[in-house]
Amino acid sequence: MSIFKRLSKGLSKSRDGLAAMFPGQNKDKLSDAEWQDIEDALIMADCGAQLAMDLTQQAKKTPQPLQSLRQLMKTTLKHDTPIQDAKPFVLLVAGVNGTGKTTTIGKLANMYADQGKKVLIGAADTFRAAAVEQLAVWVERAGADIVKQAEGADPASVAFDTISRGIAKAYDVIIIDTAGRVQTDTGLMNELAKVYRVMGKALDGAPHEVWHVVDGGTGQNAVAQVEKFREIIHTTGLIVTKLDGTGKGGILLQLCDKFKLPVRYVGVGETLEDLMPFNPDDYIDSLLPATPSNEESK
Ligand SMILES: Nc1nc2c(ncn2[C@@H]2O[C@H](COP(=O)(O)OP(=O)(O)OP(=O)(O)O)[C@@H](O)[C@H]2O)c(=O)[nH]1
Ligand SMILES: [Mg+2]
Repeated sequence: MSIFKRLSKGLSKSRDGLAAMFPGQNKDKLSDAEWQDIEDALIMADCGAQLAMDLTQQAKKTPQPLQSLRQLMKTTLKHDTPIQDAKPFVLLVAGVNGTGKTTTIGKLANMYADQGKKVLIGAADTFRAAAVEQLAVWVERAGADIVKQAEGADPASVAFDTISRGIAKAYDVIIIDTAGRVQTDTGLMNELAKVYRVMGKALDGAPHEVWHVVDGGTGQNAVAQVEKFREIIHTTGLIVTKLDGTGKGGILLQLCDKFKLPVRYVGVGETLEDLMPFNPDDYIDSLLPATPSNEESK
């Protein structure tokens, strides 16, 4: 199955929910009850009550409301901030437990290696020896290199070492993996703040990007997660994983709307290739039921 199909399949539940609520395609006048159904379907797809209301209220006022709703959703997801360019390019990856950070780092390492870049990964999840081993397997598959220390080592020290080695050995891309942590755990969030700070000491301007990995199936808690992580490590982009599975899809809209952060990539499976650069147009076309005019324009 192509990765785009996987995304489309993953979002099919939300799409079916929305399709059931979308009245006669391309209708230009909808009843209040029909609008209410659309708003409810958006809320059920995890868009959040406020955004669902804002989108429908705005779309309602336009001559082609359903087309306009689609357009408004695309606009919500579009943030044209380019990824910072630097050599070495230093990336910090963080998020709560089990969201797919390590897997995503494997996929990113593979992608960069395929582009002919020299990639170094820092194993700053020093909580469990198994975490380092898991990362090492991904890194090997991707054809990248790893910097690790003993279990229990200071994650900030691993991050510092990785960047120093990366500079000395002329790596193009340096990615730091971190342990999963709940955003309400002050001790662990302080530890992450230190990793971030120390990275800047190892190289002026680092990390160039900070990507927060969110599990697409998390639901509303994702909002609290992004809010807190952003405060601590100045998140520059989101990666939303597991959109091939239970993700309802609307959470991306809510996160982009609330935090004005770009979604950089989406994860749609468990293998090295299952990472897609995020494309708002394709995404909304996968999430919403097709309309005749939309089909024609493809
Ligand atoms: N279906 C699916 N599974 C994924 C995706 N990304 C990651 N996973 C799975 O999610 C689980 C957790 O992935 P990890 O990469 O270990 O997550 P992590 O964030 O590093 O976890 P911690 O380091 O323990 O916080 C694994 O079973 C992965 O295979 C995805 O895009 N789709
Ligand atoms: Mg991990």
